[in-house]
Amino acid sequence: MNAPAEFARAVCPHDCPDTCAMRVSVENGRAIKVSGDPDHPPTQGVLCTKVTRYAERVHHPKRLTQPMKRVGRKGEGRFEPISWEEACRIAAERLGEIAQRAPEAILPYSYAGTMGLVQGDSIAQCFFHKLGASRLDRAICAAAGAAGLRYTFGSSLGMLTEYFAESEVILIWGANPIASNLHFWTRAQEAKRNGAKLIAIDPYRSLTAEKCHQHIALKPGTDGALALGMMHVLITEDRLDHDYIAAHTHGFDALKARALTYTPARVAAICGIEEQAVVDLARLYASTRKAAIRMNYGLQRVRGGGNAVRAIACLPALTGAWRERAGGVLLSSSGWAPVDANALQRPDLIPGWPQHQPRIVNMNQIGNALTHAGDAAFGPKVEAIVVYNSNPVAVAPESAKVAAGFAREDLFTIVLEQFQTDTADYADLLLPATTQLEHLDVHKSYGHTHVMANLPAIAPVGEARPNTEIFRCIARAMGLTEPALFESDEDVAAHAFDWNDPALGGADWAALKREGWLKLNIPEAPFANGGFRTPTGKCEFHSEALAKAGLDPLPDYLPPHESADGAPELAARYPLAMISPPARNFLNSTFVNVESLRATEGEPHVDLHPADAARREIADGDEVRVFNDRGSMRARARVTDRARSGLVVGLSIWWKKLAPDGRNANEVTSQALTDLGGSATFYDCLVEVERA
Ligand SMILES: Nc1nc2c(c(=O)[nH]1)N[C@H]1C(S)=C(S)[C@@H](COP(=O)(O)OP(=O)(O)OC[C@H]3O[C@@H](n4cnc5c(=O)[nH]c(N)nc54)[C@H](O)[C@@H]3O)O[C@H]1N2
Ligand SMILES: Nc1nc2c(c(=O)[nH]1)N[C@H]1C(S)=C(S)[C@@H](COP(=O)(O)OP(=O)(O)OC[C@H]3O[C@@H](n4cnc5c(=O)[nH]c(N)nc54)[C@H](O)[C@@H]3O)O[C@H]1N2
Ligand code: SF4
Ligand SMILES: [Mo]
Repeated sequence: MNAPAEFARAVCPHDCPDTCAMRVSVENGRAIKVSGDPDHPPTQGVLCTKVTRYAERVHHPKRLTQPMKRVGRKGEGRFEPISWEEACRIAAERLGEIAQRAPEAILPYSYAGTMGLVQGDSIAQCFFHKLGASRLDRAICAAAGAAGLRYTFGSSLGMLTEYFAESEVILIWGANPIASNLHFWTRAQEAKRNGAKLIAIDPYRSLTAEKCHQHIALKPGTDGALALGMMHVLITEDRLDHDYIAAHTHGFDALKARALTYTPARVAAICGIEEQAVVDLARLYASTRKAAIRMNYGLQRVRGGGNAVRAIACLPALTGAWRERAGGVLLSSSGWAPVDANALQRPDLIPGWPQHQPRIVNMNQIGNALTHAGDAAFGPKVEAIVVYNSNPVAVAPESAKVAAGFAREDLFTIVLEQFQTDTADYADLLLPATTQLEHLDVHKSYGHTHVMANLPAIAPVGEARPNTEIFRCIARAMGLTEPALFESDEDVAAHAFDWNDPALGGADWAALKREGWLKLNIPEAPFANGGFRTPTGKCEFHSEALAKAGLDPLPDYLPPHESADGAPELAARYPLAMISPPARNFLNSTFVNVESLRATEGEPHVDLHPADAARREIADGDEVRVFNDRGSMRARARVTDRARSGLVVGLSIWWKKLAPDGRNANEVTSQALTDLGGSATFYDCLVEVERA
């Protein structure tokens, strides 16, 4: 007899701006269906295709359900089951021994497998802080853009996503919302039906770009120049909101001098577009009252990414677009939520804090870090790495170095995972983690302005445990007694936010749990009357903080590390610029192992412009080799003018072991960092392509 179906409330945990509210149907202890909550305004009852398959992933036959220890060679992926007690004992012995001798030789490595504040950042951070382990700069995705916003607005703040539906022109800039921000696309379509003009700014004719009225296909990494060229037109044609500039901005004269060096002709040459396109874009933008910009992180994965975001973020203050709730710019809304990071992560637990500050390892250079022998500048060689919520062997740049690091026999590796990923294959201890349907969590969003509670819908599958519980278990086995390490998930969730912040309107954890979500109190047009969170309280065209850090206080265009301008000798050998943005049916490397979704993506492919293909005698459907000095990968060529000339596009991120040649796009990407924020430069990557 089937038990009656019931709904449980959950939150999509994935690294996606939409942070959907989900309803989970449970039968006999199994999740049978996950659907979008019709009552949650941002979700509007709709989930993306990937996550409607979430139950398939939760109950997948290959879920990890038992703790295991390695029996084969490193990377071979052969394990035998052990008990939790033994697993925690082994972990405690090894980590304890290293922590006593050289705590910084321990490195935690995590990212956004779950965006939950409890399973993401809490007990684990407290644990590594207590040990005095190396700290991780979690800069693989958004750090350049976040820095660009911080130096301009004071935090990751922007337009409220619902009001894009009322905008009259929307620039979709370095973003592919049909794949990666679906619920924003719904708003943009509403605007389109009301007569709005949509313009995509993207080197690639993405699924989104092909549905916009206009597509400006600039060269990758040149967005900063385009924004400065728009400013040139706004200034020389006096299309400025002088009152807004006087009242709510800082450093206009300096910005003006900088922008006047970016004539449309110069910008057109840098971006590889028509001069008239720069002028027309600026005129349309300035002459529309409700002019909105949806940036996304695609444009900041290049050397000048931080400056590009900063330059674009200045535009609505120049024209006064912020006066309208349907005007302004949105990259991330995450700064609106009053997260209490100190309560969650407890940096004060670091021995000797704040005089002693353990080293910080940038996660984008994990390949270098794991292959470094250690010296005075670097500090001790990394002896142990603990990976959770991430799959670095597939997603981190310059993969050959990453894999070489993980293959070290003398590296002790713990991986907390739901599946046996490319990274899990290298584990000494592989520990089964619960999914979002099995644990408690609390969420903010970087695409909307609700905070949300996720309650467990089903019991853990097999012996899987929440990340928090796994770290509590290791801490207990080490004999640690710090109370912060043993707080329950409920207690952690309850202090995830600063509940006294007016944005939360007097609510508390109990209310959030009961209601499922709360909309933050934020003005509809957040900067109509200024109120930026910078030191001057203004939109900072000129940043004293940047000047103090020895950096350019004004936004500028910086050519990509790897481009004809940035590295002519390299460009002569590797003339094609490769980008590897998200495939619609994967979420980073998550879901690649869900058969139905992988089948939809087919196999790894690269898109190549017909002229570039012809020059290399490559025909549509040929197997090709993409390579540079760092490595190579194979893929099926698609000859198409979706890619502008000079561009190669390989939608990502494939599990290496599920690709025919055991490799993916990160064989060729580089560990170089961005101008601001120390972000990754995945789309700043020169390659050559040849028929395989
Ligand atoms: N389906 C799906 N959704 C996802 C993800 C996924 O993997 N799959 N990943 C999630 C994550 S972690 C993130 S960070 C977001 C990322 O989502 P987005 O921020 O939208 O970023 P990308 O897809 O990296 O890039 C978006 C577009 O930017 C273009 N682009 C690349 N280089 C440049 C450039 O130099 N200038 C400009 N103007 N455009 C450029 C790409 O061609 C792409 O079409 O999506 C999230 N959502
Ligand atoms: N070439 C190329 N590389 C890229 C990008 C690109 O566009 N091109 N995009 C970059 C970007 S934007 C990002 S954000 C990164 C993303 O890189 P990652 O954050 O590593 O994302 P995923 O590949 O989705 O891996 C997350 C893993 O966490 C696991 N997981 C999920 N929930 C839990 C949990 O509760 N507990 C534990 N222990 N594990 C869990 C999932 O099973 C999954 O294997 O990749 C970057 N790499
Ligand atoms: S991945 Fe994004 S669009 Fe899909 S269900 Fe999750 S939050 Fe919603
Ligand atoms: Mo990301």
